[in-house]
Amino acid sequence: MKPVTEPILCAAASAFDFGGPMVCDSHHYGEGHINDTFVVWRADHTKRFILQRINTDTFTDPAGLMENICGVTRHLRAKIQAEGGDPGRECLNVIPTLSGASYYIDTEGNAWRAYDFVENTVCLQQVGCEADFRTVAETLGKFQNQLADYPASTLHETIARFHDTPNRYANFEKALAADALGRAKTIAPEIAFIHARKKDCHVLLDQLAAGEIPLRVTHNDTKINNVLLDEATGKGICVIDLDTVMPGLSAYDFGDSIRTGANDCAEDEPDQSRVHFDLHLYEVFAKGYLSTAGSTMHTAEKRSLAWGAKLMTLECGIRFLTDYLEGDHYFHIARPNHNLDRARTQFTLVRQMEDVFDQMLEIVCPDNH
Ligand code: ADP
Ligand code: GN1
Ligand code: MG
Repeated sequence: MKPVTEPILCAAASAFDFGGPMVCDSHHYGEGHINDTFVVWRADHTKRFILQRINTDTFTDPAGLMENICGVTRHLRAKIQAEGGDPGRECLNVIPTLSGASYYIDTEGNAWRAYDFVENTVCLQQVGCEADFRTVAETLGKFQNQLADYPASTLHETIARFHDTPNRYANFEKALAADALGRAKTIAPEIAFIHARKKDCHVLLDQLAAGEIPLRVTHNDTKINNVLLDEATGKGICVIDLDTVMPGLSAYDFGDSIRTGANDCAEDEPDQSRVHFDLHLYEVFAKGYLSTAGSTMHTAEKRSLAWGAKLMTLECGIRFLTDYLEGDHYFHIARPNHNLDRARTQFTLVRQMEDVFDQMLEIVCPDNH
């Protein structure tokens, strides 16, 4: 994607029904790896909004994507209302364009969308205290319940085979064979690490195919920074980044939060001696998640959560390393070897999870692991 210039950003801002003239700040906001996120203010500074350029290299069907988001947010709003919550704050609100559409295509062909800014919230890049991590877990479990009766067949598959781990493995093999930038020679240990876990990649999809675990409507990108918490009270407020809400497994949502939260390091920590998987934080998250989403889960699905933690971490590492081999065109990077550092961190976490995997199973499924 070409960089976003100030004129392009301002032209996009003027296409939406923000209720008045706007001022734009062309600095990126937040720490997402995929879309280009900006904050725009009404000129009188009474209200701000999120304006995002959708990454159409990643999401090639912005119409289908926005149809999903409008449908899902409508559904969530009704649930929140029925539960006595505040739908204005607890759910993303899509701002229409001046012509009433859910997204805007600019003169360069970029796709844009806008949301109300959810004020007085924080999102965690790392877990500071375990109470917050438990809240993220409860909020995601509640989100899953609220989508339990969403008509899954109406959802567009916004990224094909998103959590198909064997397919991610196959894509890695292709990137390795092509070795477009001659980088493979520097990553022999990481390549061996992935190859040794080829069979593991199949575990969750095999369980699904065997009918042992259910397909649900899931978020699929439950990095902890995709949950907003109240700045003052720490209460769980809003699940954001709904681009990948699609049919999936609860293991995916559980797993990606464990990957990003149950440790004491950044996702891109370059010093592997500072990477520690934290079994206690895993347990904290598991208890929170099961307290809201667990009542509809049978034994096999609970067991699958531990596999989700390991496989989402392995899969993400495989994706980072694939992007490294292909020239860093998928994930935003801020330095050379950024994707390599990210991949190594994921593999360190996977190795540490393997050392305590029996305990991980016991925690999510104490009766029958
Ligand atoms: P990406 O897909 O690139 O991760 P996100 O939709 O997650 O993009 O947005 C990136 C960041 O912007 C989030 O991590 C959060 O900090 C912030 N953000 C996104 N939407 C909102 C919102 N409606 N209100 C407040 N902050 C938001
Ligand atoms: C991306 O969009 P963001 O930054 O929340 C990616 C996730 C990865 C994550 C790794 C659509 O998430 O799948 O797990 O980076 N999202 C997409 O940090 O590919
Ligand atoms: Mg995000």
